[in-house]
Amino acid sequence: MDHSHFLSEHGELTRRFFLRAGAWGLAASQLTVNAVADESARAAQKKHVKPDKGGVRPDPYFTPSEDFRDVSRGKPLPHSLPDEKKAEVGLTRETWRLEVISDLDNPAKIGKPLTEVDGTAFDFAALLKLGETQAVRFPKVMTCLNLGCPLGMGLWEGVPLREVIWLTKPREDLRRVFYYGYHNDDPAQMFRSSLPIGRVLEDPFDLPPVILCYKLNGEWLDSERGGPVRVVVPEAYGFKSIKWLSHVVLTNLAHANDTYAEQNNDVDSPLKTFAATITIPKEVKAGEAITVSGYAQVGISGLSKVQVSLESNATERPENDPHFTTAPWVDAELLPAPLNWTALSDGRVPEQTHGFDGAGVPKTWPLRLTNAHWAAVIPGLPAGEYTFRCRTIDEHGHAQPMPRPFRKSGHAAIESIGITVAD
Ligand SMILES: Nc1nc2c(c(=O)[nH]1)N[C@H]1C(S)=C(S)[C@@H](COP(=O)(O)O)O[C@H]1N2
Ligand SMILES: [Mo]
Repeated sequence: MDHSHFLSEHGELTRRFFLRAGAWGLAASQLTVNAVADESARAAQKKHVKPDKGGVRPDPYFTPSEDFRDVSRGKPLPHSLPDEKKAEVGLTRETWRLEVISDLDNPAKIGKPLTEVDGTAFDFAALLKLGETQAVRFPKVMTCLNLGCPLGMGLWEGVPLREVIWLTKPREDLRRVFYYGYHNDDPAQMFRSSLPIGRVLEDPFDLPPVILCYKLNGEWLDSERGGPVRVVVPEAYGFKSIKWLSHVVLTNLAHANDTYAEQNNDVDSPLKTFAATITIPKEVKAGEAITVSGYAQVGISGLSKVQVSLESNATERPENDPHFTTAPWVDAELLPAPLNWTALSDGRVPEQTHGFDGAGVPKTWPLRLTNAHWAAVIPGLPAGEYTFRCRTIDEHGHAQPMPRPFRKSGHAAIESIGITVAD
């Protein structure tokens, strides 16, 4: 498997930028992959490693399914079960069954539960049938609230979850949806998540719907990624996107019961906007311009700018400025969309993909809920030790890590990297 696409795409985009900026010669001589990114790129050669926070995925814009990182739980991991066992427990397209039932403890009034015993459980053929008229596709970075580095970026395809909920003919007392997947029939292993019913029935702003996902990058969702069917919640961190989905429970309970709530996580937090560095020289000569580049995650609040600053370590940082608002920030350049969407069949974004026009061209750039590339040329400086930082400004003018700086709501810390300007 070729792991070099993301970096080579990044390299091509930044090369064009530095050429235009008249700094290509410099960039070529300075090109040093950020230590964090570099480690992460090397680590990605081995499978199933925990990504370093703030690192970068060495993938193309869309990550091939087999190159995603897997942070799911389970002993054994559901995707590692032998094929016969998978067939037996409903983890194949032929045997998958989804039960959609009312919560016994806090019942929602529904007309027609979909259950195994009644022979009314929802199956894969019925899902595809709905998909003929209701299928939606959208790009989204899958990322864990507790890590910084993305697990992979996908073009996710499926049927809105609400279509299946409507089949149960809900009437009233329905306030939340719980859902969980197959975890070895062991209640202690259950990994569950939940959403307010309103988010499932209606899509706020211009977000895509919450889906029952069965395809990733145009291929059947594989077992490691949660196939045959997982939930994908466009604006949420990974823990809302339950894999190996087996049960949807309609409840009148008013609050979340997510497994992730147990570890002090902010379970209602949508994706944040932040920037990370990919290339930066460790050392440059005095007076020589400095070329840097990286990627930015575009969260729910959008992305208007990436900014960089290089500050002498001799500078006394003012008190009461934990978010470096007084650093000498200058704008970096957001780089354009890729020309070729490798990892998708024939390198094209299919028609009717959220955020793209009929020709497969993004309607706006960068796209919300995905990662974009950036680069900058910083004018030369006198000799000394410096700290490089990068941050984002969202569409409302908030500089990272605001407006939601809390770690358990997702990574948004401002990255700091030391750099030497030599005599
Ligand atoms: N059934 C199930 N779904 C799950 C998990 C799990 O352990 N079991 N882990 C969640 C978490 S914490 C994350 S970050 C994402 C990771 O998705 P990925 O494996 O496709 O990268 O899956 C989520 N869905
Ligand atoms: Mo996660």
